[in-house]
Amino acid sequence: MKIIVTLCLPLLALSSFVRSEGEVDNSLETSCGEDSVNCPLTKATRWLLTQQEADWSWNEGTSSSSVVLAMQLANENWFLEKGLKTQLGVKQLEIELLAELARSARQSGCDNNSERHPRLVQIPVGRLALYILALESTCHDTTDFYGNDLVEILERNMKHFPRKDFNNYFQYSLGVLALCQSGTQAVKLKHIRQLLEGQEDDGCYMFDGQGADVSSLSLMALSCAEDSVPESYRSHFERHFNKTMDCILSKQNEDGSVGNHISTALASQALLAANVDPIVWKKEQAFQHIFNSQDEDGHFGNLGATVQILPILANRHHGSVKEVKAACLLNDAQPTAAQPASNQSAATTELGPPITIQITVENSVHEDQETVTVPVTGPAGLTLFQFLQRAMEISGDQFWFESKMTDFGNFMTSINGIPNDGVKHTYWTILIGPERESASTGSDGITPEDGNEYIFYYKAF
Ligand code: B12
Ligand SMILES: *[C@@H]1O[C@H](CO)[C@@H](O)[C@H](O)[C@H]1NC(C)=O
Ligand SMILES: *[C@@H]1O[C@H](CO)[C@@H](O)[C@H](O)[C@H]1NC(C)=O
Ligand SMILES: *[C@@H]1O[C@H](CO)[C@@H](O)[C@H](O)[C@H]1NC(C)=O
Repeated sequence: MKIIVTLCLPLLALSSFVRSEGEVDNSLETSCGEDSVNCPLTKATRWLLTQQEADWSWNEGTSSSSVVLAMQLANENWFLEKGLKTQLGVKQLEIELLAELARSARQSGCDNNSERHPRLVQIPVGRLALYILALESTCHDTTDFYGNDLVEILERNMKHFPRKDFNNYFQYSLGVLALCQSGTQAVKLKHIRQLLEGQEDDGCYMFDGQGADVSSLSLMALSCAEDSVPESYRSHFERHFNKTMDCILSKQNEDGSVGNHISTALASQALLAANVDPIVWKKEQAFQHIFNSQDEDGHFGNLGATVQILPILANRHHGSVKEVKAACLLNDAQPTAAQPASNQSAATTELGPPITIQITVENSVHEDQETVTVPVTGPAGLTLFQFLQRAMEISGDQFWFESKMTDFGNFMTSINGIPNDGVKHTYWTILIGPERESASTGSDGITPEDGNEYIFYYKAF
């Protein structure tokens, strides 16, 4: 009898703990209770770990910050457990940022002091904000990052908006989220004002499209900054806050989705951050929609999608860094828990027989620009991006392009000599087939079939 009692007590304690946790947020299987191996959160984090490269970075060093941030939001113990690969990944993140700081300093030169601090102005605000959020979530002091006050740099870089590489409110919101969760955690009124100014009549933002990605980031930023709003400005703030919230809710469909799975995840994060009643925003259905979009391997289509969706799987959002940071104080966590083996599961898709596709370049902004179509042949299984590279090799002067690496893969920045223009808001977009359907992913995410047609369409937003 005695033995049974002592055996059962800890078990009882544990199970009642789990149950009461579940009652608090009743969030389907996101807490990874019983079936932790197969729960969406575990599968997604596992997949992200397999993506770490030989130099410990992610995506050629483009995505280390967004991965580290997402991993910490998913589970703050990831860093605190001091696994070797984790530590190396975070070290690599530090190195990348130091390299960017050094590059900026070199580019702006050290002698010509036209501005008071000419250096560092080169790091785009969105990227710098992600670095700050990733560093804060991993217990760094971002006001003294190897002697650099990143928060001050961010403040300064946010002054000129909009400008090249800092021209949308998604990036602006990331900036506010970073200011709000680092340094003194105070957000200046002018930044809050600027965010509210970006609202359109319906409370939505430019580039929201069918989803509400920009509005969602804005609502997260506003929720985070709420405490910094002065009393005199409160009612104005609240009115606009409610409008953006209404924009997001108005875009929600019967099945709980808000645009695609990425948009649904960001909308959910925003509504969670704004403390909207889960019943009102159909939380369960929205989550189900997100779960259904998960691949067997744990990802959500690509790296960018996976890092943006991950926080909500842990019932967190981009304003939860504050909360994650609290764990830094308990820095005596157990050393080195074994991590799941990362496998460079090289996406060696088998190549098939040759296929031919059409690539059309169409410019709706400059009327004089003639539409050109080039056929390209290559083995089935190549991505559209790889076909584009072939097309450029074969037809040098008929088709050429430039691109840059991002969380979502390669982003087309210029085609046939016409660059995206972030000031005039004219950009290259991708349309598919005779129906001219807008592509839902970039050219890395598309695997063409024989006879397919892709239209690179330059248009004004
Ligand atoms: C703003 C925006 C755009 C703007 C970018 C210009 C600008 N002024 O900022 C425009 C309108 C040009 C655009 C275009 C496209 N976009 Co877009 N875009 C966004 C948005 C809302 C914010 C991106 C951002 O600023 N991030 C913040 C900063 C820190 O990151 P960044 O690295 O500086 O961001 C750059 C890249 O993200 C890049 N970018 C933007 N969109 C896309 C899409 C792809 C596939 C790639 C590789 C890169 C890329 O432009 C950003 C600004 O320079 C995101 C929403 C989201 N949830 O991320 C969608 C988003 C990234 N876009 C998306 C898509 C599908 C596209 C298009 C393919 C649409 C199309 N059919 O043509 C094209 C890309 C075509 C190409 N040229 O290769 C999807 C990607 C989904 C996926 N599974 O891969 C997203 C996630 C929206 C969504 N919820 O589905 N986009
Ligand atoms: C400062 O020097 C850099 C690199 O030499 C140059 O590109 C930039 O235009 C200079 N700025 C001014 C204001 O002279
Ligand atoms: C904003 O919405 C909240 C909750 O829905 C409501 O209590 C508040 O009065 C609204 N504020 C304004 C200014 O409309
Ligand atoms: C990891 O890769 C090795 C060989 O590179 C392979 O034998 C092993 O099965 C892989 N493990 C997983 C979990 O994929």
